[in-house]
Amino acid sequence: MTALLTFTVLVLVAIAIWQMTKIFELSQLKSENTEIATDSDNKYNGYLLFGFLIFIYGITIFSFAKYSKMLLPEASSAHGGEYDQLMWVSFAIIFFVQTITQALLHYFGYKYRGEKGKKALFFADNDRLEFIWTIIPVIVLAGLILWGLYTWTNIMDVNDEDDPLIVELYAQQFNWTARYGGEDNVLGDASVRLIDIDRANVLGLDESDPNAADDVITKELHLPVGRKVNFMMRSQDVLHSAYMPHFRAQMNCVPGMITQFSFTPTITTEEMRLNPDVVDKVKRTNAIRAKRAAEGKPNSEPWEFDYILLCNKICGKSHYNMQMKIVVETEEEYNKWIAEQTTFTQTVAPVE
Ligand SMILES: [Cu+2]
Repeated sequence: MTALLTFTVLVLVAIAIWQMTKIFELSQLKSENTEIATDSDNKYNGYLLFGFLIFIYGITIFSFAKYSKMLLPEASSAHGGEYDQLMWVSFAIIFFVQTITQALLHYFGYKYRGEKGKKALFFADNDRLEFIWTIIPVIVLAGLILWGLYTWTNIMDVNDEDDPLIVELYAQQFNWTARYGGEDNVLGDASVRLIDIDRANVLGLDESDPNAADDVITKELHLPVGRKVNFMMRSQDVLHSAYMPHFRAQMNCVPGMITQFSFTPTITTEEMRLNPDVVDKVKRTNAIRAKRAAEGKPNSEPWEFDYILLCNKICGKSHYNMQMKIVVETEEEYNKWIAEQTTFTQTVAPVE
């Protein structure tokens, strides 16, 4: 109701302003028809174009200077470098072309502004010119698209070569669960229809499938460095998206089907904590947190860098907080950790 009232008031105010402007216009004595631009109007607009050009260049430089530090650190997966390279080359081309075309556009707008008695020189058509401005974008775009397709097919080639670790990422409003294949590295069958909360079968594992018995269900994702990981994603309720920014990995989790993504982590959490970009980010974040602590505000404990799995689909009201910690460690550390975890058979309650 308040919203409707506010809206009505705003509409009425707008109508009142419009009417007053009309009255003001009508009360002015006109010596000439102001609908037609004069030479001074055109000149004024020409200079405004230059002003706007300086503004867009300025804001670009400002954004680079101020926000470059927000970019992700070096990629922590084997395919990540290739992905970043594609992105940076695309950025560079767009940046180069836009810098030049904006300058030309605004300069010509000024140079050929309207002037009394000046008549535009124009070509009805020019085959050579049209050929040039068609062929250049065709070559550049085709190159980028082909390179992109090639990179994409490479990244999306999920196969069982090189003995990958098989991990399920299970999404639900609003948390993640990981499941490892256990000793046999094979995930047991599962279905949301088999979920039995009372018996702690939270992922709906099929107890009649022998592969399910040794599956390990965890709330933290541990990955051994240098070993390929094949992720199988499931969702219990709505569309989610498993996003692991540091590994340049993202895949939708769709109810009713299993989606896949595969990558090889290349940098352990410990090593990444020493990366200069990460050290800087931690320092900046902790400076903000120290300030919050001094003011007695929450979320003020010192922060330590960790890899993270985020949900990247707006899946409901706690979407923002749907995340899971990822730990990349040496194979020995990983083996030690996984050995400490309990298997499905150990955690599921017996049938009464
Ligand atoms: Cu989600």
